[in-house]
Amino acid sequence: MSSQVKVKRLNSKDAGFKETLLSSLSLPMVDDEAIDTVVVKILAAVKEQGDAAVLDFTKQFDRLNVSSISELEIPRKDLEQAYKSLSTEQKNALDIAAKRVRAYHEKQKIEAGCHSWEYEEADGTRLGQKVTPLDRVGIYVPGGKAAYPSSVLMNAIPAKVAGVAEVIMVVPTPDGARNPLVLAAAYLAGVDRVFTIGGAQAVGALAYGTKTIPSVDKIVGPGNAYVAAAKRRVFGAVGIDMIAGPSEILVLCDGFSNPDWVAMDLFSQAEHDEQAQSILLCPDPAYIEKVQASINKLLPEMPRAKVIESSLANRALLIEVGDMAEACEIANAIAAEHLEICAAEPRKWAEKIRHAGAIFMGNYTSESLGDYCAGPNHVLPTARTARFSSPLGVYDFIKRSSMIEVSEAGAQTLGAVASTLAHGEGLQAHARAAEMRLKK
Ligand code: HSO
Ligand code: ZN
Repeated sequence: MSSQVKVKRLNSKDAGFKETLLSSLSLPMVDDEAIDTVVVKILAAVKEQGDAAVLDFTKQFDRLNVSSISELEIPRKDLEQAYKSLSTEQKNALDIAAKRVRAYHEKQKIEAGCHSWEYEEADGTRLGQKVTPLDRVGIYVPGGKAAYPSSVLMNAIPAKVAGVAEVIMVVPTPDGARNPLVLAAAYLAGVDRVFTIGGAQAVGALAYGTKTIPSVDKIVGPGNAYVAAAKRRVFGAVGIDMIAGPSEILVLCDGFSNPDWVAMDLFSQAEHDEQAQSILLCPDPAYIEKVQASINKLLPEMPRAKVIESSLANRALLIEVGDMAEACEIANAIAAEHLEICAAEPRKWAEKIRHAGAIFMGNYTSESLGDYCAGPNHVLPTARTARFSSPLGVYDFIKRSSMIEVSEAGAQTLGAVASTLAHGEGLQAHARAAEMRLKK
């Protein structure tokens, strides 16, 4: 039996549309107390016993039986070897992707406030902000079905562009199976050290440090439920990026695009996993039927048809809207990770969009180009967090220090102000520190 799926249909004119839509966007809360309990134990063991605990868990979960962590480190020359062993076609593709991602993030570093600045007031007081990169960053790379070399580039390159001195990657290799494309990507991105460890134990090792694995200042990168729970738990001791949910694509279409292209774009995120979400917004019901027909036609051809079918059946929506302006309003309420505008005048509609992780404009901009090689980051806010957060970027690997240098003249005016406010708060030492610098 070949795969078929009838995607759920909604109409923005339906009674209770907004409520139905919003409830279809949220995933049921999974009770992960059991996972959390395991993670707490693993983190405590790594914190107390360091390398020995990491070795134990790696033996238990990944069946790697080695006597020291250094045996789990892949030297840079082996990363280079992995790169050299690729086909010319793969090497070229990775090279181009890495180059374009680097160029985009170098531009971002200049444009996005990632540099120091200062200004001087009339009395000579100088104020500013000093920007410094993080010293050391850990990148988690999943080992199983979601082992994406493209994600290695997307996480490591902005860190290196920001000026992070040391990037440490962890990647589980169950039964010792190493992914040459992942290692080649680490080589190209300039990752400094790679350890073949994973799970909560790898997150613990990066957060607390062990004798062999240095502690980092921030941990980025996606992982399974155990990794996500561990990242949540170590947050505070180190920074973390975000807890990414399943991938999402929202296509906003005026009804004049090739329906096969739109169907395949919906598949492209559906094939990530059964919980990924693909949504189409379109004012033309006849066109929506065409997309449904394309889905039925193309699905049986897909090697990952089973995953796509479940994802579409679980979470996809084909929504008929009044017009494109209304589609934009609904898109803002959805705040999707990826928003594709397949329309004759994509920029006109893009202007109305306020909430989306990434906006792909025009019929030639398939979301998949953004996943691999357009240049912008593919680590994006999911689960409506695009309302308040941004793609991973250079700015995630820098921090700012405030810079203050008050002149003698400035100390007279500011001293009087600070003294009054400090007395108001009952803080005498604050007041006197300011007053002592006032000229008699
Ligand atoms: N679409 C995924 C990233 C990815 N796609 C990696 C292919 N490989 C989340 O934005
Ligand atoms: Zn993708």
